[in-house]
Amino acid sequence: MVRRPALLRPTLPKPPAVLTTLPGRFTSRLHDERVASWLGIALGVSILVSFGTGLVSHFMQQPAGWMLWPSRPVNLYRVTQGVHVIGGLATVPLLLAKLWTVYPKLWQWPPVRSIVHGVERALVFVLVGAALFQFVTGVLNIGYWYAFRFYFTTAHYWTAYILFGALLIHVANEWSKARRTVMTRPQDAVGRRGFLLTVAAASGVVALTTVGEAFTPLARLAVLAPRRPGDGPQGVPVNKSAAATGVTSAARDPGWRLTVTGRVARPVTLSLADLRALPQHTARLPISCVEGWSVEANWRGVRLRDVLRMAGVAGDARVRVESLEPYGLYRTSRVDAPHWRDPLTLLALGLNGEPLDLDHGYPCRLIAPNRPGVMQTKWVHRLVVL
Ligand SMILES: Nc1nc2c(c(=O)[nH]1)N[C@H]1C(S)=C(S)[C@@H](COP(=O)(O)O)O[C@H]1N2
Ligand SMILES: [Mo]
Repeated sequence: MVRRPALLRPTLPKPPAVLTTLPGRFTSRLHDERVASWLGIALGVSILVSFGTGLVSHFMQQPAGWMLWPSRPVNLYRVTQGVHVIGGLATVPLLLAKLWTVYPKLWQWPPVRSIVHGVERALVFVLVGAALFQFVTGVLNIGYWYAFRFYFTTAHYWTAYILFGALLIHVANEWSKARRTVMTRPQDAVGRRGFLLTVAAASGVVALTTVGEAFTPLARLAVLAPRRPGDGPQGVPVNKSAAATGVTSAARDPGWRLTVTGRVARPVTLSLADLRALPQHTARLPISCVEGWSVEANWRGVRLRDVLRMAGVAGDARVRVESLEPYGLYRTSRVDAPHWRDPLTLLALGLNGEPLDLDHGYPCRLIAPNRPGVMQTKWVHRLVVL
């Protein structure tokens, strides 16, 4: 063996022994560009869908001042949020498979070959970190496990932009390589097809066992869903009960009154008997929770617009609906003109043929089309015209 002069030896430090032996341990040939490319394409599409539907849902729940959402189609929010949550869950197997496929790259040596390569690698860490953060917080949130200290909505919302940005850069970097890979015929058969089909099947199973939380005909399959149609009083699930919010005695008080105040021509005060004496209407509308579950129900009560017109409210007014609930993020909600003028928007007194259950908002709750569940305020006692 010829010994090379010291000067010509590579100047790089020798990698730690564990790294030189590791690549030999990644024996599966599925750690492979083709598998990574196909999984990457599927992930890219599903993350974009999650991002788009998430933005729609976010701005329906927290509209900027200038935003006016339409009240139709009735099920728009139900669909966007259902796709967001159920699609997001079905994406988890894709993400795990992709990470498994590419993780040998974590041990590449040298770790950084150039500045550009270093920046690219750092961005991959941002991408993976943001994706994991979104999936973990999303799953914990719909599982009612508030293990994190930060406010979920804000963190999930801002991280979405980081994820989206990192994804765009990653796609730009990998585009031509992935394109070349999936366009050429594979030379060898290493079981890629079987692996990808297994991952797709895992996604499908996750989707099938949760979609029933929003799509009632499949409710019986929804074994993974935290809420199912049919659970709960009057066949509708309950997130926050009257006892949990401390409204029980105020809601049962015969002295309860609904008042309309603020910028009104004449203030209005109505007892429950007064409300029952007004024209009653029926609407079949869903409760569509941000957590992905949704249930259609038959609501009966007074049109919100009838009550607001009794008070002489201007046609473009903005209304705040207030609950008896003393504290809590969801004790009030904003109702803009497209929603309060919609004949389907009710101050509901009844649900599925019975008087409203205490846990569904007795004596009176808001129910409106195309609106997040958190804004369907329960135990209403005041309408403030802004
Ligand atoms: N006052 C009040 N109204 C509320 C809530 C609440 O916590 N307080 N929760 C909301 C949420 S998150 C949902 S999904 C719906 C659920 O309505 P339900 O319990 O009748 O199914 O009520 C909404 N109305
Ligand atoms: Mo909700």
